[in-house]
Amino acid sequence: MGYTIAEKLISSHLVSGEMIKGTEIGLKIDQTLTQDATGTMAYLQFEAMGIERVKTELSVAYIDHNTLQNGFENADDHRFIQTVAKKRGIRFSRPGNGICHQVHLERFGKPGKTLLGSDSHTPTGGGIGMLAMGAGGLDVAVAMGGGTYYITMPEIVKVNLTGKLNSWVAAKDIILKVLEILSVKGGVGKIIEYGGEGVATLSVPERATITNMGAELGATTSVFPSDDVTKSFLKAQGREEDWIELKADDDAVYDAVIDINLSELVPLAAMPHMPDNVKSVDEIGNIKIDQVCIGSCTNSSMLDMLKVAYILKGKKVAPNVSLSIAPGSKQVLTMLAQNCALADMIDAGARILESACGPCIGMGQSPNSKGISLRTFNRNFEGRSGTADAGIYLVSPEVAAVSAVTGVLTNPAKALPDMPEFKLPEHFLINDNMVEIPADADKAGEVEVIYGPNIKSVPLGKPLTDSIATQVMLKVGDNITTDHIMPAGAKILPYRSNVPHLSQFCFKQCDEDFAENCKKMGGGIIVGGQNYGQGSSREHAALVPLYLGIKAVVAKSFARLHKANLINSGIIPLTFKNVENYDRIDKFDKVTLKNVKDAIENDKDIILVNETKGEEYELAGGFSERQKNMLIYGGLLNYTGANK
Ligand code: MIC
Ligand code: SF4
Repeated sequence: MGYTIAEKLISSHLVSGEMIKGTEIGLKIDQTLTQDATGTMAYLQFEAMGIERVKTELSVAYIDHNTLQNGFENADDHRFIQTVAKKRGIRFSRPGNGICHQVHLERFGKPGKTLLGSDSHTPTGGGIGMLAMGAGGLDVAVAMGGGTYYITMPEIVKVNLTGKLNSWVAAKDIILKVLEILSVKGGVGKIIEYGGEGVATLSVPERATITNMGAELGATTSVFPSDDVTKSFLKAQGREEDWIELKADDDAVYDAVIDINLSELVPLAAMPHMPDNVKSVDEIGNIKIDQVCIGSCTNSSMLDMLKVAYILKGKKVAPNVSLSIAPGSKQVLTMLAQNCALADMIDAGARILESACGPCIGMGQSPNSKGISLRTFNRNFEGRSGTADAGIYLVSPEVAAVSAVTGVLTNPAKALPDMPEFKLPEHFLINDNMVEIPADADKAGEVEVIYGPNIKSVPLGKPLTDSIATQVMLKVGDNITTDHIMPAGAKILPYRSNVPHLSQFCFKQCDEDFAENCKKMGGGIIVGGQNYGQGSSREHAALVPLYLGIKAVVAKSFARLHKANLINSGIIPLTFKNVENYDRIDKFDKVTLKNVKDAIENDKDIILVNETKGEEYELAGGFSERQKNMLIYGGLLNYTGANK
């Protein structure tokens, strides 16, 4: 039996386990990336491990999230990351160089390699045939130290693309279609592999838009073949030697196949407040809009920007609209400046932002009250924009730019003649002067790591006790995101290295008093619905509840990344064996996890006694030996410390 692309990538990096679906496998990691909002914590953890130099083929530290420096905190964190990078053998991509995923694709990603990033959109690298996965900062720190990365062997789903996109229909519409089909939890435990004759019609940036937003499916990752299109892209980036061919064997077997005929797609939009709440632009109609934001790691490539500039040329942004554009990298921005496309954008009234995440993570450009904002981004979770009652629609750059001019949500296919075909440049402008090379190993001792006053220590879990008698501190519904658990945005992000300060914002959107109650009552457990913890890789969504005394989360199901982060920090993720028991348990119920240590150690059923209701519920853990150890020792750091 032949292999899928995913299986080829996994088998060539397999260091433990077997490729049996649902079992734990360990992978060798070739490259890592971090960004600054998760990076400070990741490097604090790396420093705590006492490893002199990274052991990967390549590790890059990007600064792209916390670039709004409205206080000393972010700049201090940048300095900390810069000095650690220099000392430990990590390349440092300076602020202004661009968004991690965009820059990594342009300058560092290699087909056939594994990439682990402390950001959930790391699967962008799947656009050039990498096995690229998001993880918590601690997992990335371990990988930098040469440690194995563990996942559950996923199912492999093929998305079979046929036909060709019509004018004004974009890669964004393909991934929105997949989201409509699979939903935000449809990718959990799966790798989404793209194939079929339609693949050859898509450029690398288009493929990367699709793999990037595979994160919103909850998928382990997404991957495209590495073919002639990939080769031309790498050649244009001056990196032809990095290319290898990668394709599925003819007799590869998939767990499921989804067929999408590109010729039948129309412009789509994800409506507030979930990326899978998809309708066609025509169905939604010409709603009046207040804001348009173009950029983010999903849609900020040269190709996207050239199309946007073409649409804006000679036009004016509608009076009711604020349009912001953030080209994804210094390479894109410089090339736009050189070929005058930037002038077309500015002339039309666009507000040009630096090459960074910006509005995507609520770092500025929050919409007006009840504002309707069209964004080319990947997440439209409630409140993420910084305006609690704003309505965010996720659309392609084409729909965004045309609508910015008309002032209403517009289907360009109806409003304008066909768009000319845009080709990627044969040669990108190559200038890596904003990537700092680390000190040589023999000079590393001279580099001093600089810690700012906002950098506080990492909270540590406690070894597991025999039973846990406590209470329910919070009960939430389905699809709770990490933005609910640990919000981001301009006011909060600067404190990513200060867990005590962050803790006051934990779950604020769901329960104003959660943090206060935890402090008063000493913490407890959280009860959640389906897909608990979807979204970001931020381990703060585990570390902050840990700091507040949360010992376990009992949910109907979990998102992959968050579950791993909970275990890494020593919080026990448990699922209801009978999901109807979710309805029987309430906030502030007194509960006991009876003999939980013995149950976890010996794979017994875990019993939650609801003392308030006089009932018992069976829970499932399903932990691997490695995960059991982490829970028993109180997290990965304690476990590695104890076993040094
Ligand atoms: C996001 O898009 O939510 C982020 C900010 O990039 C996060 C990482 C973080 O919280 O720092 C992600 O997607 O992992
Ligand atoms: Fe940055 Fe937004 Fe991409 Fe996250 S999703 S990495 S915040 S651009």
